Amino acid sequence: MKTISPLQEERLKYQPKLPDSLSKGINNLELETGSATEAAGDKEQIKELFAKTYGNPVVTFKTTGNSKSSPVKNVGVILSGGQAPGGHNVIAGLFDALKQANKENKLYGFLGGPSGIIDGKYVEITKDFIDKYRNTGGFDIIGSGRTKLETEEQFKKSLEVCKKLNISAVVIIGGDDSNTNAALLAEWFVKNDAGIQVIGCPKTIDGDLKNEQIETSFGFDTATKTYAELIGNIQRDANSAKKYWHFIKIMGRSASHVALEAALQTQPNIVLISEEVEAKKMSLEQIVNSMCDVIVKRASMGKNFGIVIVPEGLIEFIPEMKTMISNLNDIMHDLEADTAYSNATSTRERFEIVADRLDDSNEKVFSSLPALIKSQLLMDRDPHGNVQVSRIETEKLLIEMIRTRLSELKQQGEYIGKFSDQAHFFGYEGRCAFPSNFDADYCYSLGFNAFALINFGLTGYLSCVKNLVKPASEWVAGGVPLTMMMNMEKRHGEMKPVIKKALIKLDGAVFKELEEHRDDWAMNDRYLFPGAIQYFGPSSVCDITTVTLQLENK
Ligand code: FBP
Repeated sequence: MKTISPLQEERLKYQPKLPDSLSKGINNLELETGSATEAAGDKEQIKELFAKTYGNPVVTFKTTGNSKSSPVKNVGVILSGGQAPGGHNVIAGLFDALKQANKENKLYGFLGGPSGIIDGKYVEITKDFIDKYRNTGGFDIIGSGRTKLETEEQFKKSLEVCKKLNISAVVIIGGDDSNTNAALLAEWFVKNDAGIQVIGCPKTIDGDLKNEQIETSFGFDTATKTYAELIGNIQRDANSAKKYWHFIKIMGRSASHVALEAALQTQPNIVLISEEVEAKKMSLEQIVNSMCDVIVKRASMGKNFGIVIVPEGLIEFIPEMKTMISNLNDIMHDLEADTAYSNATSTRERFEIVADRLDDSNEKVFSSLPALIKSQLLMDRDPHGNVQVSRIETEKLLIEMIRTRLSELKQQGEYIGKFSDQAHFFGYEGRCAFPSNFDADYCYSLGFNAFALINFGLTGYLSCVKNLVKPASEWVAGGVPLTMMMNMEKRHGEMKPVIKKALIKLDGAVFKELEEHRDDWAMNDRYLFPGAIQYFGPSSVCDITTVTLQLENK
């Protein structure tokens, strides 16, 4: 019996590429320092909250001929939040750099996400251990979790655990929320003279942890390619059978980067973009009507089939829904403590209690929704207070409303087609795929670079590798202060410092590319079939980056 697949066997042998500036060795680096930085917003408040780590410069690494020796250092690593392809390679890069710097160095992996450092659950990562995970997808090497590291008590416990293991640096691999935690922990360690550095790594398939310094988060490349493969396959099926409208919800908690990228790789008939819906203040009814326009026109051409891409976070961007969900989030905390609500024996009873507590206009919106969606909106929030949009079946809500609207149009003699639907959700399928060559190289470089930042004594930085549309040898490695990406936002009803999420820019090149072509794609089937990610073969197929990265860095 085989214990690993043939592909995994081959991928274990892949040696990820490093930028030239890092490839000469971890002990042959020189640090170049830029000028002082400012927060992305609410500068004074962020400066006050991060008095010890605020304003540090952006740094880059350069190779030097002089080899230095590195003192012994133990490092801890945490995988935080949702899985993203390439996480294992970040740890592999970190491990290799750490051992290259000094063979006595040790790497500890905290188990199950941030809770591992609080509860002292860890494993020592050795060569034999890491070698089994090189170039594989998933976070199963040490597991992940969504515990929010933010209280004094958690920080104190983390310090105790680090002291016990003689750890002098912690690497947190996570998205915007997790790196906000990294910034808080870094500040606390400095304030308390703990002598422990904290470095973040930009992870999330959602692609919304990016800014002028961070070109993309890792995992976005592989996840979007995986979804594009699946969408392409469905397009072939739809175009063969010509009998279904496929509604495909695509993961991405808030921003629509994943849906947009997958659409640019596949050219479906309809793509909804949450940021556009919000900017145009489109109601749910308007969205449904605009989709029905396409369905009706295609039916008049004899095409009773098509592909619709729906971004996972759409519901929170529809103005009336956004207001209602925000009202719902505010009352959820009280509801959990309310015995009438927790003892309610039927969902109908719960809906009534909720409707009673909501403001009038929000009550109307809530009550107009199908029971399925109402129940999903009432599910537990994530530890950051967010609605778990991956559990809300927006694609089914749209289908139901479209069916109703089409039957009205049929009665009015304005629709002559037949509407048969299929609903899909592509999310978890893409988060643990074998990392593409791009993600394998990028992640390895991010991890290697994270240790370089540690070796130079930096803290409160995000590992940063830029110039990503160029071959890996030309990538530029360095670090960006976490405070530079922060502003104040409302969370759980309170203003908190957070890393600013990057939403789709409606005047940016990526959205404009969609805008230019979508009317054509709606009527004339211009489907593209990207096929599976290729790991071996011509570079024109194996090493291409996302359309988003290419257009944003033209
Ligand atoms: P991160 O931001 O932590 O990377 O997670 C993103 C994500 O994959 C979203 O796209 C999705 O909405 C969410 O995680 C799902 O969370 P969970 O894994 O807890 O179901």
